[in-house]
Amino acid sequence: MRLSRAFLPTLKETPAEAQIASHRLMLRAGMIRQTSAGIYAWLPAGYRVLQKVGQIVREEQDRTGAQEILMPTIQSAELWRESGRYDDYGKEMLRITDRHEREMLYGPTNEEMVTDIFKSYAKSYRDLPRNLYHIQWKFRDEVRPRFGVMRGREFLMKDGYSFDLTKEASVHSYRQMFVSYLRTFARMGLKAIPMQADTGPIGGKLSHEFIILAETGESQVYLHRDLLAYDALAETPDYNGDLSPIVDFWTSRYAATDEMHDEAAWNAIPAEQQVSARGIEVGHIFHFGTKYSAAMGLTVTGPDGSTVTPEMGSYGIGVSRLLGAIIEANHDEAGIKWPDAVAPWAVSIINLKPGDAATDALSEKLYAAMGGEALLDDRADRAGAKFADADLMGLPWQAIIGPRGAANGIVELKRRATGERVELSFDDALSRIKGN
Ligand code: 5CA
Repeated sequence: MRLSRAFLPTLKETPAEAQIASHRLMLRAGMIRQTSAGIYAWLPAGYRVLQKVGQIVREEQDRTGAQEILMPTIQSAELWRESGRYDDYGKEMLRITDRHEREMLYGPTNEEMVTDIFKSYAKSYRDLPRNLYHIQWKFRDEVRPRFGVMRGREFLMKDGYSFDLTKEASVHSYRQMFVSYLRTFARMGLKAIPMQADTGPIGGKLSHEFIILAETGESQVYLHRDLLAYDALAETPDYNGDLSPIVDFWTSRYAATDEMHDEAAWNAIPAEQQVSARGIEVGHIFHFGTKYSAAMGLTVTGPDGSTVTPEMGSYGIGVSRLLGAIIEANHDEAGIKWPDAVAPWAVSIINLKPGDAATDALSEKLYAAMGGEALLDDRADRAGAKFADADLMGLPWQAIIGPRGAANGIVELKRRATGERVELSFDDALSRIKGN
């Protein structure tokens, strides 16, 4: 994308309404625009990151054998009466009446709908196990939407649902998601810690929240220091094999949110191993057994001919919230520091002297070689303003090209995360950017 033609409305001043860094930076970097309280339009830079985050989520879900579908945002109230949640859900649910006076709602989650869809097709034990997920907009009429995309009213969620024949098989499905979430967040450069959680309106007994540590997080959390040292990408798990070694590592060490905190267990940990911090919930998984299948009449025929009510779980990731969380974990005074895997573009090419033939030629050559993964600052602006915008946008690399270097085919590369600078030939610069 050429900055001279891009729709990248960056702001010089700090928006007054934004209380935390990620919200300020998303507005200043021209990623989002609020259209109503807690509802945002995604502008090109923001939308590119949203898609990259969604794609990582998708790849890691698919790796487990889960299958992607897409269910509607608008649901019928009837389905929610079947499960008994229509009245329970209260004011957070946006209720709509259509022209035929039929009661509808904008989905805050999809347990009922997916159970109803699955029920129409699943007849026998051979139709299990299955895990279906989608990445779809949700609406929850939060009392206090705040912190930008972190607590919105309309937000993008990955929600997945598992169906199994037995309790034991459904615990395996839960573990598959547990392990895949560790990898999903690690690929985004985040260290997400699973913590035993309250199940709230989704229900069930077994539940973990995945929390990343950040000063501006909404939850107070307590954990064992060992958990911070774990590298989720060090091994590739066999999702059909025994996942208990990984799950046991996490569940055998203390990690809890305020709501589940146990002072006695906490005090048993040596003080130097205790970490108490603030955290952001980026994912939440639930095992709730037959709560929805039983309420909605989902049954299959078992291997012995008996009627079996499948065991279920549901698995959420806050896809749009993740953008805020990633920025909270990766920024400085000057702007965002995108991890490579989710950056809207890989490199800001800063042409220091548009109009100078050698500078233009080298800038254009790099721009073409990056095939859509570069932002080319071809504006006739002061160098200082260009550097400030590049730091604000926070692409992992800045390729600074001026007349002196360009005359010798030299590109100055700056790594945004560390500030490290190096002068390289064109080819070396290109391979550094492409391979990190
Ligand atoms: N049905 C279950 C799992 S699919 C469910 O809805 N779980 S949830 O309520 O915990 O939401 C899943 C994830 O969505 C949360 O972990 C959080 O990351 C994200 N989320 C929830 N509410 C909001 C919100 N108001 N704004 C942005 N993200 C949200």
